[in-house]
Amino acid sequence: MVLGLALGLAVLLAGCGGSPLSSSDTSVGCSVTVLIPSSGNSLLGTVTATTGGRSYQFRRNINTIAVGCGAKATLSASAADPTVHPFTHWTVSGAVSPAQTLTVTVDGLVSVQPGFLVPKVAPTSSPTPSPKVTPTPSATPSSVTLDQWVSYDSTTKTVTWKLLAGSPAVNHGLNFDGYDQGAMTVTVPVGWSVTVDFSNQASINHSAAVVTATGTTPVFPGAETPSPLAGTAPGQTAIFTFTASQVGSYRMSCLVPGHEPAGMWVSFTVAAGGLPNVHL
Ligand SMILES: [Cu+2]
Repeated sequence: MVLGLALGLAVLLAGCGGSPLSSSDTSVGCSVTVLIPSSGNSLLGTVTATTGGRSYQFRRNINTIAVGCGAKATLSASAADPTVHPFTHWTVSGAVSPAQTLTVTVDGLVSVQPGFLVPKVAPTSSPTPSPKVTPTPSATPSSVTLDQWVSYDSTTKTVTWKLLAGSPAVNHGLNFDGYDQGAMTVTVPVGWSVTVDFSNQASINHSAAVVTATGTTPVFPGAETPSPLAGTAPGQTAIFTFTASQVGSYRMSCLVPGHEPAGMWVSFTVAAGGLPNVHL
């Protein structure tokens, strides 16, 4: 917890310029997107954001507010049912803060997930019978940035994937993060939570969903952008979170008709164990 707090404070103090919260690309604007987890049909809490002298009450699953670039946004969370699902932490681009309130300096697109106690999905793999020599856990940092798109936190077992549609304009823009036809493979361990920070940087609608090679519906609940057949409009973003609950080989595909057959998909693998990785 001390390490988590230190990381959280480091992120807050870093503000702009190189920290995970920052983006030098001001052409995409500055905003804070809050993803509030739910259990069944009810949200596990509410979030209030205060910025520029105004307060915003977040009551929906995914909420985005525009914030002036360089401005501060202070977020506070309250649990809907503290006895069952108490507030536990914030997740900010791979960093975790246990504080009840979070202040971020916004210099780009910032996504924040308030943490509430959520029932975990049990891993399907059987435990190893007798542990041999294992490395000391304290020697391994919990928060790891794999590349410019994927980071993870081994303590909270969360993966964050920045999924850009159509940038750079490989394959006539029909790509994710510049890769098409399975040229990128993101692997996560079974049972981990994956948050996909989707941004359509192309000039036509695109979407993203975790599907099988022949499927058109998400293999995990919530593993798709809204209305994936119609797609998300150019310049718009969408964040979704799902639990990678089943080992297997899947695709992250664009379901706008014709796009996946034209190569707009990358590979997504759920492994029985290990740590997340990206293979290019
Ligand atoms: Cu598409």
